[in-house]
Amino acid sequence: MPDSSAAKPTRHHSVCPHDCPSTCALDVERIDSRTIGRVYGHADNDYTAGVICAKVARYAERVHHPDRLKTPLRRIGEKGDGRFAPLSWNDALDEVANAFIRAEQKHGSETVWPYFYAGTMGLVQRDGINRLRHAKRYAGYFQSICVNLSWPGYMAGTGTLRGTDPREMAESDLVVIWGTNAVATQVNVMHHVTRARKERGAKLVVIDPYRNATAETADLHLMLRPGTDGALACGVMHVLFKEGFADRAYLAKFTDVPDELERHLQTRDPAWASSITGLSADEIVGFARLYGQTKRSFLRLGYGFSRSRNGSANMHAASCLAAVTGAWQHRGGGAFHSNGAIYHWNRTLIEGLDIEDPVTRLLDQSRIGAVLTGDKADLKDGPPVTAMLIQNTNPMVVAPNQTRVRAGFSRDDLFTCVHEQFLTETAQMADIVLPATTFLEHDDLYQGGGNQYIQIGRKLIEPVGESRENHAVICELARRLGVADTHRGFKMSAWEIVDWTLKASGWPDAETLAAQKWHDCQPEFEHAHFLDGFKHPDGRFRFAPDWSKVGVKDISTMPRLPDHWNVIEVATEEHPFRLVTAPARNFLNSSFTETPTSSKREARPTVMIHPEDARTLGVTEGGLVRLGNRRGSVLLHARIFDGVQRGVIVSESVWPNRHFIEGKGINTLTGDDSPAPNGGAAFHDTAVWVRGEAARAARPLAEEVPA
Ligand SMILES: Nc1nc2c(c(=O)[nH]1)N[C@H]1C(S)=C(S)[C@@H](COP(=O)(O)OP(=O)(O)OC[C@H]3O[C@@H](n4cnc5c(=O)[nH]c(N)nc54)[C@H](O)[C@@H]3O)O[C@H]1N2
Ligand SMILES: Nc1nc2c(c(=O)[nH]1)N[C@H]1C(S)=C(S)[C@@H](COP(=O)(O)OP(=O)(O)OC[C@H]3O[C@@H](n4cnc5c(=O)[nH]c(N)nc54)[C@H](O)[C@@H]3O)O[C@H]1N2
Ligand code: SF4
Ligand SMILES: [Mo]
Repeated sequence: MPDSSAAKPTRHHSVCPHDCPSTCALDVERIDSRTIGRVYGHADNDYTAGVICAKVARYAERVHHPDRLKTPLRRIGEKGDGRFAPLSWNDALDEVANAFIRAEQKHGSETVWPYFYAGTMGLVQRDGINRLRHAKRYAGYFQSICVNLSWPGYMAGTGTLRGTDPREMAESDLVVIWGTNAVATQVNVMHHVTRARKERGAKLVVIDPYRNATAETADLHLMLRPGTDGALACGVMHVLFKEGFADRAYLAKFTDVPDELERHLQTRDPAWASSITGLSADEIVGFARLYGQTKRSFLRLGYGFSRSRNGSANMHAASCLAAVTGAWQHRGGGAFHSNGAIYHWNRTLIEGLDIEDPVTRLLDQSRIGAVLTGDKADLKDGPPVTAMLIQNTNPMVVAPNQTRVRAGFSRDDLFTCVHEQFLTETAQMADIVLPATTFLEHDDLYQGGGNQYIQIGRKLIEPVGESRENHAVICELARRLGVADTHRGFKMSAWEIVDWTLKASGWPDAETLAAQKWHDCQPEFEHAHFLDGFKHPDGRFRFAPDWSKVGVKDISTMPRLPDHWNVIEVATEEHPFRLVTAPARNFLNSSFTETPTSSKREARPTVMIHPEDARTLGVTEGGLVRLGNRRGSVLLHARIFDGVQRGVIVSESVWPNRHFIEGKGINTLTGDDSPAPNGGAAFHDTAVWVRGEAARAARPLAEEVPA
């Protein structure tokens, strides 16, 4: 806590490291060399524009949280019971290295599975673990949990992962926020939308299964059933063709099979789309006319609507609208999902790509339950996983099909090392826990997903306790495992790697970038709007994509043209409700569930149920309900809410399991069945039954739940 003798606080540029498309430029108040104060959005950055979310503004709560891990820990209790004793870094790292060597001697190197995700989005601290993997030929990693449904869907049409400059939203006359709860998940979008509304009288349309905070602000909210966006897109395109809103010259020049698409859509009219989406035909026609009449129409395509088994097809279908009207030709028009493709990084040094062994088996992140419980196909007929190094992720909470994940982590013959900032539920399953720095305590390099900036975040304060950065842990393990000499990356500092990577990728060097704070990588208008061609050999947008180019799964049942691909977990008599597990505003995945203001604001795990459904079920506001399917059941509190269609329920996540009445979290219900074309997790596509459990006592609020 603040040192009272300290000088006046100083302000420093940094970057939000969390897994959020906004990647905000920050202005951090430093009170002394160990303490930060308030965090602000950087006012000079034209995407951040001085706005950040409340949870990061209060970041001091997280950095200086009394529960931050401060020393390495060795498990002394049963897996998961939370009993640990401190030990020295040397002893801890020796134990980890020895366990990995023993596992390798018994089963071969591919028995060790480094497992990580995007707790930090810093390129060095997040992806450096791959260098150790490659040096040791440990099991490979198929990252799939977040973007594998959405990216292929977007790239299927455009051929690449970029689009209209996100700042052009402010110059648009119609912004369509499609399947992203921007107010909660990437607040900066709303800043640019608000400008368009104020300065140009632009309209905002939100397409989402529930009346979330973003939908509350919209001129038009299309509250469809989850997993039916492909049907909506088809119904809208039907009207666009029929009523003369299709730009035929653009279609002839820039798209693949417009005539075939038009014929195909003839049977997919608003009445057909209405029967699938639950929207009225009038709503669909009204939206189609608004979209068709507006040249500067901006599709802001989110991740949320891709988290269904047909999510890639739905993302592609939605992206087709801009090609039908030729909205791409106009400023403030077109579509945007992510800027992943504009940065052309050279990742050789960070990830050790020059020592990669391409034959090492790839194990699927989202199938962690199946992998750890010994599914032969998931293990690629190879040895069991008997040792893991986990950084930046909390699979015991965030991964689908939790019952199996828990069974896997509970295995006695599995050695787990978790490098973490907090004793998460994953860390509680570890044999060795290592304390990790936060972004304010180490150097790294960041790219905007929802904007176009690269930025450097420098170490601003001393590490809390004995915590160490990910890079240092990887280098120390490499040394103990005898591979430190196999790659120069193990001998360099994070800062040196940042500098080399920037230069090798054609960007300003580290000192220059740090001095200028951010670098704008936005491609010019012609290129961003694909007026120089889409990224396919013939330069044409694909209404009929080659799905085999964007995924590794069996694509034989995927539709040739935009459609309602009915592979979702449909409601049945046995499972009459469709569950969406949308993100909570005050959490970021499982992060911030530990900070007092965030958990207080979210209060407790709840499920939103339509009043009519609640009445039929005999459920009342605040009463207990059990949700279940063949994967398991969870018990939580009801919120009666008319901002959903009947038969749709929404539970905002991702709460730690222990906050649920029986200690089983929402991902007990979600499936891990790896959809086409490229796997991933269909978090918002779950059929469940719902039962009122009025007789049971209600659960206290979050701040009363013991840690
Ligand atoms: N506050 C907060 N911010 C976050 C996160 C968080 O957990 N909390 N997570 C971060 C991460 S990792 C990511 S990837 C991004 C994701 O951010 P988004 O792109 O916003 O995606 P989701 O958060 O999955 O879901 C957003 C919305 O999709 C809706 N949705 C679900 N199913 C459907 C559907 O079938 N059709 C349509 N049209 N909409 C649907 C949900 O109801 C929800 O309102 O957000 C990041 N930002
Ligand atoms: N039901 C449901 N489940 C979901 C989702 C959903 O919408 N619904 N969303 C899914 C999505 S989109 C995603 S991306 C995943 C994300 O799931 P996770 O990757 O697990 O998400 P986070 O909570 O962002 O980060 C995990 C951990 O990283 C740690 N961490 C942060 N920085 C560092 C660091 O520098 N070093 C180390 N060693 N650790 C660090 C944090 O303390 C945190 O505990 O969750 C998925 N799960
Ligand atoms: S909006 Fe997203 S990027 Fe910006 S501060 Fe909040 S979590 Fe970080
Ligand atoms: Mo994500």
